[in-house]
Amino acid sequence: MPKRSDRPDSPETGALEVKPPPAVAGGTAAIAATIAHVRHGPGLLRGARALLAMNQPNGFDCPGCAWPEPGAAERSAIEFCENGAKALAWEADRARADAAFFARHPVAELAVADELWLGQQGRLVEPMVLPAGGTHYQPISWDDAFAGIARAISALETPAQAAFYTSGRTSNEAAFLYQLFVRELGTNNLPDCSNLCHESSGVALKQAVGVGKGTVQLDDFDHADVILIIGQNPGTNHPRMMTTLQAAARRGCHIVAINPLPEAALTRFAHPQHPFEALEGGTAIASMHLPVSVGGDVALLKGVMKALIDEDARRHGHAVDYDFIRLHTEGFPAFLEALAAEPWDRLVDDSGIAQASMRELAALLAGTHRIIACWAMGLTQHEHAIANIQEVANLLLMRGALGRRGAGLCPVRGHSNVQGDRTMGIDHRPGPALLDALERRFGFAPPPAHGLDVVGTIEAMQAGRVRVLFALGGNFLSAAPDTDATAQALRGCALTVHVATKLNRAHVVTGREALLLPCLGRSEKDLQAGGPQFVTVEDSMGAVHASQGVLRPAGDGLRSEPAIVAGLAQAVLGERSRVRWSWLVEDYDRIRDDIAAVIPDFEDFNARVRSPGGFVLPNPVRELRFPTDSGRARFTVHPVPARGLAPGQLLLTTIRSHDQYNTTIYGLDDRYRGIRGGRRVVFMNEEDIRERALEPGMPVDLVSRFRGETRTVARFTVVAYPIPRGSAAAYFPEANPLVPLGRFAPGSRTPASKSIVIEVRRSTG
Ligand SMILES: Nc1nc2c(c(=O)[nH]1)N[C@H]1C(S)=C(S)[C@@H](COP(=O)(O)OP(=O)(O)OC[C@H]3O[C@@H](n4cnc5c(=O)[nH]c(N)nc54)[C@H](O)[C@@H]3O)O[C@H]1N2
Ligand SMILES: Nc1nc2c(c(=O)[nH]1)N[C@H]1C(S)=C(S)[C@@H](COP(=O)(O)OP(=O)(O)OC[C@H]3O[C@@H](n4cnc5c(=O)[nH]c(N)nc54)[C@H](O)[C@@H]3O)O[C@H]1N2
Ligand SMILES: [Mo]
Repeated sequence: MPKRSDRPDSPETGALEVKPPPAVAGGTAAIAATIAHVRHGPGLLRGARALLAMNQPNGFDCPGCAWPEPGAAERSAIEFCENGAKALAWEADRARADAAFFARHPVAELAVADELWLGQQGRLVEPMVLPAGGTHYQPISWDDAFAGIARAISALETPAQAAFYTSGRTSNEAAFLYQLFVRELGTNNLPDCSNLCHESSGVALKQAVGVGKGTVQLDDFDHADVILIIGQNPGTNHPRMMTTLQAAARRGCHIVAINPLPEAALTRFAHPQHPFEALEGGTAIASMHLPVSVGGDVALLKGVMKALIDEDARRHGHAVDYDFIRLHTEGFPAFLEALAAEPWDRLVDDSGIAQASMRELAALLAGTHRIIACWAMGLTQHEHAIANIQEVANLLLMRGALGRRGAGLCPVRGHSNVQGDRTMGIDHRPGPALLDALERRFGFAPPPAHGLDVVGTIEAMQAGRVRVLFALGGNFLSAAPDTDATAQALRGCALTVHVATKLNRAHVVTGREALLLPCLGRSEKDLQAGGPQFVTVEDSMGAVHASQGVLRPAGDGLRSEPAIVAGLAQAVLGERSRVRWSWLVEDYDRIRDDIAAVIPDFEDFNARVRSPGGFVLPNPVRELRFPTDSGRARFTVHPVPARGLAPGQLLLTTIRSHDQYNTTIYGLDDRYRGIRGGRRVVFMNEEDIRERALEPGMPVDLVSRFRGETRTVARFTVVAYPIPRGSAAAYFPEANPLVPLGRFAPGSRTPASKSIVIEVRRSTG
């Protein structure tokens, strides 16, 4: 564990070590890491108490990923993973970034600190203000803070000059109140982390099958014959999914990893809670790994589908599910024609995968309908992200792998409530149904015009069209593309406000004035006038359940997110509001009654969420009802995207290490990739290193090229790694200055942070 230092300008030290990745992931190393992080943060006693309540029916939802918990009856006493424990340890930290801390460190000094250092300073415990022209953050009362925001918003020409960001940890209750406030104020400027994440999945699936969410339930994994894991690293980012995958592998299910990197946990995994497994060498997880080139998934999937057609001829019409296609889909003839016209060599060249491997996968898929396709950021963060996901949908449609047990689409969500936030109306492009329902319930007319997403907000700030940014959690600076441009945009604002648990770089690169509003974390007790409260969240598979913290809050001055939103709304809207804000937050059941009245499928919310394990939202696709215009699922045709690399260039993908949660850095190790003590590394193929006359360990600068613009990050260390030629990888957020603001997926506008065209140069000086 990196030690805390008192100096903000002491960036990560140069003790980088590179070793071969472990042969088996999980095991006792996971337990050792868990204990180290818990001891360091909350301490063992307090930490253990909280961890035993994590993901339990009467406890709180892990603030980590959105992977579902098993049904209430099947849950074990330990339903957390190593990285969930790190998230808890970080949140339940004993250290405090209090008024004395801010008095010691001027903002100019904090602005050079990195994310690791800022997070290590501990929990925010009182509201702080950076006045215009001020050098230090200083304490302010909640009332004065809200009054300041109200003043700044009323000084705008229109409410559309403010933007309201949400990060996906926000509860359903806070999210519902927040969108209600923003719409009553008169704008749909609700950018959220989903814009940077699974927006592409939502958009692509809505077009293809009519619903923008996944179609599988957890028990489908017990019945699948093939599970595809495409562009996802569950061993690090969804470790509880490994329990599911391990069980599937053991009963003979074929797991196929489609990933430029041979991620350790997808190779062999030993469950940390069963020490003997590690001794026995763990379980082999993926029976097939296709090391696709970065950005090569469309080519690969088309190759597999082309091979499936050949397989069908061999199997006399039994490899393609014609009955399903006839009954439930449209567009198959055009799709088939386009596929036939696709030359094999292009598919092989652009994917980096041999035709024989594509045929092998096709043969596997031809034998069963019980196919689940899981994916995450490896597919969603490309210019051609919609095509990536719709090719996955095409493949499942060809096999009739929807609406059956053990089959379906599974976009694996990131933040623990990002899916719920969207369900609650955090959406810059709200549909008329939501707006009508809000109007019916609250008696004001919400604005119909679409608002700004993340990229749109940054562009609007650059142009001076957005002057106030309010962020309910998250890290608007380091999570966004094009870090330098985003920093510039933030500095141009009149006011930036963050509701947060701990410091990050978005808090120290500020508008003319800035506010920090400290909130309760998931693990903490939430006491309101009406007594102790719980909140609710929705997991990646549409299950909605309660979450109630168990720890004493980090400070007396903290407020819950719903209470902060209500206080803000009251101050900004005052008498003109149709909503009884302070009455609502006295008892969150009142908020849930409003949700039940406005959001579809939440009837009787308060009663249903109190049953153990909560309830599952319906998904019509599971019953083979496709809410598209035609009532059918759609085959779609996409060209193979051009790789667009000039000689010497590489396609860089940005990935998470095992020691981070998005922009939150827990430590400098990435155990499963053999990296210790540093994050400024670039993973390259040995041949690509040699061809450039570089060597492992050498310092290099990475230069990104886009439409004649260049962006550079300096002094990264070369690491030789089994990654396909022409591809490279570096960590998010260190590589974010390279992501061009203007390069995103049309349709979802998700930045192409997994296909950045770069050149690698030896560092000078
Ligand atoms: N511990 C921990 N848990 C987390 C997070 C965290 O940071 N830490 N973040 C949360 C969030 S918000 C999210 S969205 C998820 C993210 O979860 P993931 O999507 O698993 O995270 P990433 O590290 O971005 O990487 C995705 C994987 O895609 C691969 N990949 C990269 N480019 C390509 C490509 O072009 N094609 C293919 N096929 N694969 C590619 C990478 O090698 C990597 O294995 O995890 C959530 N859970
Ligand atoms: N290059 C590149 N960029 C990426 C990605 C990538 O793969 N590559 N991934 C993208 C993805 S998938 C996502 S989801 C975004 C993430 O974008 P965000 O959600 O904006 O970022 P996080 O790092 O998750 O936010 C961390 C901050 O949230 C605050 N926080 C933590 N817990 C709480 C809480 O309970 N309440 C409140 N109010 N605040 C809290 C803390 O201040 C912490 O510093 O980043 C995106 N950016
Ligand atoms: Mo995400």
